[in-house]
Amino acid sequence: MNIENYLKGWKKRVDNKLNDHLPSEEEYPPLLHKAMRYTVLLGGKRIRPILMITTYSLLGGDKLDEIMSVSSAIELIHSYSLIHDDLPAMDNDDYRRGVPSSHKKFGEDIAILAGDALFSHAFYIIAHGNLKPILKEKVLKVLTTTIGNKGIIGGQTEDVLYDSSNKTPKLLRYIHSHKTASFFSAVCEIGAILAETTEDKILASRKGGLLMGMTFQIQDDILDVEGKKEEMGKEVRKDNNKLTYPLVYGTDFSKIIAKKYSSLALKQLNILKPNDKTFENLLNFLLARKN
Ligand code: GRG
Repeated sequence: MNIENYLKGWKKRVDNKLNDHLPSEEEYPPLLHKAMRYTVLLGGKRIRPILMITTYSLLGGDKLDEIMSVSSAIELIHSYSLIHDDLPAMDNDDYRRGVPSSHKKFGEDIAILAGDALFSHAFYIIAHGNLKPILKEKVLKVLTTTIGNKGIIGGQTEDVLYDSSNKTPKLLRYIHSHKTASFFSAVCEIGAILAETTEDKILASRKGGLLMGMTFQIQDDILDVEGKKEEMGKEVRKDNNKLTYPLVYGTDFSKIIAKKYSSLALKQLNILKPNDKTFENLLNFLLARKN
């Protein structure tokens, strides 16, 4: 399997659904809808929705029409987190996905509101989708736990509070596992829930997703040190004052740690469909990525 073609193919399907799910720019109030569409549709790898779909499909799920609304919701929540993460009060990034970040294009007021609107629209899409009520409830339980105070927002809080003077491995692990890896864990778990698989496979999806998310965020830290702005679509060397794996362990050892997390992730994810190579290829792609 060629993983780049696999990702390209799914990205196209995810993008089409996102386009359908987002309000059009003609709808009132137009500036809000323009700003919502701008960050979501101008770029992005769609890794999180694709991970959900991959987990679902490998576990035998075949009702793609029903679950694509959840994949859109996941990407809207992710896009919302990027808009807020880029704000001057947080990471203060001028570029995202190769274009000026939302607040640079629309101003802070509209960017904040566009993020807020994407967040609520994600739940609107799930609420109005045609999943069975029991699946809706299970998906919402995982999502709301993941994005809240005990998940992404908890991780982001420690990320903004502590800088590079706090070289504490435990704090670093907390930040990365919460602000980033918890979402990877949730999307894999949601894919497994939607496939209505066994409890042990749901657990393996959750654990594997978390370990994959750690791999992803450590690679992201490494790319801030070694990556190129043109490939990343955002400024690099922005993390100098932040608590990152290269800061605590050095860049070379961070690469070894990322590989270790990747092999631990694969051990879990192989439980889903032994002998299938999709997750192995995805993990290798994440380790080698340049953006
Ligand atoms: C509750 C979801 C939520 C957010 C509020 C702002 C905030 C709290 C959290 C920020 C979390 C964050 C942005 C973590 C960084 C994760 C990361 C490395 C993002 C880049 O992801 P990619 O590479 O980006 O998948 P693309 O553009 O490809 O989608």
